Amino acid sequence: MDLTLHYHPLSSYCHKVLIAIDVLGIEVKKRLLNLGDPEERASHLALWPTGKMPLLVDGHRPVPESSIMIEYLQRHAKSDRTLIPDAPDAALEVRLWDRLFDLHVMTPMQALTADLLRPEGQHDAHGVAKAREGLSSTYAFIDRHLEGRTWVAGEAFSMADCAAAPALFYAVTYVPLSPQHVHLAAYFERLMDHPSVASTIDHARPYFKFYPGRSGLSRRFFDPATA
Ligand SMILES: N[C@@H](CCC(=O)N[C@@H](CS)C(=O)NCC(=O)O)C(=O)O
Repeated sequence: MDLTLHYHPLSSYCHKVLIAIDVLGIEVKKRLLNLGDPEERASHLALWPTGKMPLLVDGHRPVPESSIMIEYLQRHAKSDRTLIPDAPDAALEVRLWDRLFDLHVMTPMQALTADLLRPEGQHDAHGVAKAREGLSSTYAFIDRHLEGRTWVAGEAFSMADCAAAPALFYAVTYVPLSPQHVHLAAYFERLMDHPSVASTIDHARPYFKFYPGRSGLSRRFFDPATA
């Protein structure tokens, strides 16, 4: 395999795949993408027409979509670690929670980032309120699910936790966890302490000053000495 991950250190979906790569211990070259550069954007669009990142390329074969990339790596790269269990029902549970984090935490979180990037006078107050409400009700739902659990799907750290870590990391900068969500708050800390999550955040640290929602980001993520 000749794997290259096209990524940006601030991108939440890139974090999801970087965490998975680290857990699986797979050798992957990394290519930092600057989609603000028209030439880079054009060549990225030629590789994958949605223009989204991350994009995994195996030789000349583009492997898009973060969850598909993780499944691809799980199937084709040699690793003694697993992020998607073999047992069909357990695998479905992992895929379900992966979807829930992507659709119900990543999506509203991205909408809130996108709103910060809109020009003055073109903000979407309705969309922002909806995204914030969506995050609050999803937090409550996940909190209930997490009671008595260490990881979100099954006994082991899985693809669903790879999705959860960056989704929650950025979402709480907009809608902080409320004190009654004790299970979610404890899970958040377990995720942040996981070595593959911690090292992914560590690599992103120099870029956090460019994150549009940085005013909500805890000091400890800028400077670990304040933790
Ligand atoms: N469903 C995609 C979502 C990827 C995505 O939304 N990536 C964002 C960065 S986190 C992106 O490419 N944004 C740049 C753009 O939309 O131009 C996946 O799972 O990989």
